Amino acid sequence: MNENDPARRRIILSGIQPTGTFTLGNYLGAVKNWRQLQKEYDCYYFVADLHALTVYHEPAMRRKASRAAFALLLACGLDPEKSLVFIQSHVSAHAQMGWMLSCLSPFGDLSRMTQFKDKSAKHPEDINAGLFTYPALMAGDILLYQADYVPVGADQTQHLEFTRNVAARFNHVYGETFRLPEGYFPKAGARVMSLAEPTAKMSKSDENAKATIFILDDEKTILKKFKSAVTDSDAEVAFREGKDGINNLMTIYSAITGKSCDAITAEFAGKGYGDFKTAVGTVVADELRPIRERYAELLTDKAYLDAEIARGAERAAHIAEKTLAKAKRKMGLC
Ligand code: AQP
Repeated sequence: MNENDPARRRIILSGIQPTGTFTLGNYLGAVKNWRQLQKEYDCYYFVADLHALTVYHEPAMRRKASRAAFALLLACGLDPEKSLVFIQSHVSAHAQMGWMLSCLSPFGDLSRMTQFKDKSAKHPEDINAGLFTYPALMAGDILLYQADYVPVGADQTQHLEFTRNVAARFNHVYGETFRLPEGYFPKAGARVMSLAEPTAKMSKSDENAKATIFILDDEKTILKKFKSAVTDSDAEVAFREGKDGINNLMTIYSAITGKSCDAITAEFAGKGYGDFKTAVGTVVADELRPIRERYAELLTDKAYLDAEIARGAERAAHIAEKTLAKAKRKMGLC
């Protein structure tokens, strides 16, 4: 089929690191949208365990976390009959392509990546080469599947730019091989901030237990965390500069209910922050309950989960190997 034929189903690819239980931020900012995209696109979603290697984790925990992340993706509604869901390290083409592309990645470009700067500041005791070259691995993740689109948040445009540059460089030096991916900017996608420090993003690895809603938190825990969320002292539910805590709670409430900020302000006019926090906590708990229940079911069905992990890897390898073989031929490797 012609590359530009509108009937060709476009390919979307994205990944998530198994660095802990997914947060409400991962869910509202990424995975919930991934679920919607399954209707329209050929979707490839993966657990980015090779990327998670850049920070030390105990091996047994790492294995468990990758499996848990895979189960969580299914529990969040990714359907392995519709999408290709897999664990990155189970497809050896990723590591090979990552190395090949790192040889086309300028040192200067890698040094400018903000994630490298952030993570090396966060882990000064372990600034490893993987942390530095991860954009080449990420470029390989995307290019192996000839993705048309990559869903990107504001913090990830730099990665996409890097991928496009390295793909264009490869195509120029070795001949047309890779499709250049474009950013996919979801209509509904929320950037969720920490409940304890609402100017920082909500993160899986935040050490402050009150800062993060995990998607497996039960209702009581969720309500308690929202109750202690940092707000301000002017007691008005309105989206404005300087009201980071309330803005964050409104963003969350809006992402789940679909209500606009004006509608939310009207709904809570004359009510205190306590009522608003309870309302946000309740809609979040209602949204996450079926995910938690499905996840528990999946974990009890070991045979099904093992089979889906193996099937995902096999299907992904089939596609990735083809692109890898093409790139190797072009580079004169075989
Ligand atoms: N707070 C957030 N709001 C909206 N989207 C978010 N994402 C992460 N946090 C938020 C999106 O989730 C996807 C997967 O992220 P990731 O696991 O690859 O890495 P991350 O962005 O580094 O996530 P964390 O939770 O902050 O992990 P740690 O603590 O290990 O560094 C991405 O699409 C991301 O934008």
